[in-house]
Amino acid sequence: IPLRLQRPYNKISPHQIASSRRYLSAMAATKEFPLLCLENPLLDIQAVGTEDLLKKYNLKANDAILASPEHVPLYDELLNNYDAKLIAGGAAQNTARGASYILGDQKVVYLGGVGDDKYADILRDAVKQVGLRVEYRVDPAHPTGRCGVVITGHNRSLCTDLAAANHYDLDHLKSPRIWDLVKNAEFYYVGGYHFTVCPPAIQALGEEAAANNKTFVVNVSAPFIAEFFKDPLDASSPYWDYVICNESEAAAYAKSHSLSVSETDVPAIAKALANLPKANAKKPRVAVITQGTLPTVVAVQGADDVKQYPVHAIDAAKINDTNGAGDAFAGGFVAGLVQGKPLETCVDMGQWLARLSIQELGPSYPFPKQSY
Ligand code: 26A
Repeated sequence: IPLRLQRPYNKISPHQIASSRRYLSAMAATKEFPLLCLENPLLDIQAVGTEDLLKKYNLKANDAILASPEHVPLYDELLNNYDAKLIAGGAAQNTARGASYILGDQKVVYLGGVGDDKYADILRDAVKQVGLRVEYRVDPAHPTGRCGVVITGHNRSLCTDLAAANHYDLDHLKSPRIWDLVKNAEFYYVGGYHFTVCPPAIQALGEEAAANNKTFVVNVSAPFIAEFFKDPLDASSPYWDYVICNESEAAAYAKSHSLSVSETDVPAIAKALANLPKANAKKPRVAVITQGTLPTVVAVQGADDVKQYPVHAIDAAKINDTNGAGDAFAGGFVAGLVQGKPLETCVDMGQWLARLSIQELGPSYPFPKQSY
């Protein structure tokens, strides 16, 4: 290791930090399964909907929620009346597929809970295509989770029935075969939706990362996580080496944490996230906030300046739908981390993969494969 990182970080040149990170990552990138991801595997039931359909089920045009009993008929209605397509989903599984799309076979492993059914088989087929290894906890008593996706224009409304995904547990993570994969990995990526399922598993990965100077990445994933799952989210925050969210999740975080900055001041929120207390003081935290077509905002713990990286806009006519755009961004970003790329390249890789994904149906990536 070329250098020991010590506080205060701003006394160390960004070049020194970057070269140290690149060294560690180059080591990681050459071995199998350096990246391990955890969250909720879901099958997306996606269709173009109408304002009336949103109204009927009390859905906002651009939102992500957990289904309540009133939403149960939505899935059949999408399938029967709206020509819905079945597409592999689950936010962090989309990210894991995206990272695997870039990194290639045997580099990414994904954990989560599914049922013993044909929906799980659809997921297994989709991950095979990009060389992603999945280690599902198969629950014979519950079906694979579903996410109803209602597309209206460039908005997407997500309504999730977690089912088997809700039964993921620490026993699975700590079982010898899976824990070997955890010990082997150098990077962990946790989708924020998992805070509704198994916070102890998230803590276990965070602790493992901090104790061994590995890299722990958390995506906030949805405004309701920052709002209603604040306690488990905050319990994990000391472990965050990277925190990724979008502007509405940032606003929800600022509000629920009573930050003394405006909910629309994205650079100030990024700075606040980056400077939360941190367990592993060997490397500064990085906060990354995406804002659709507006620039991606990046703050580094201890640094005064907050950087902004404009996105390369594509022709609106080329957009298929934005379901999974944020997941794809995270996939490109973490693939860059694993490859030891500089921060600005990781951001560019995230933006590149998001751009590819929004041109596909749902959270998918183009084939034949394109290279960054
Ligand atoms: C617990 N919840 C609500 C969820 C999700 C989810 N993934 C995991 N847990 N709600 C929606 N998604 C996924 O988000 C992707 C788009 O970002 C959908 O399956 C969709 O593929």
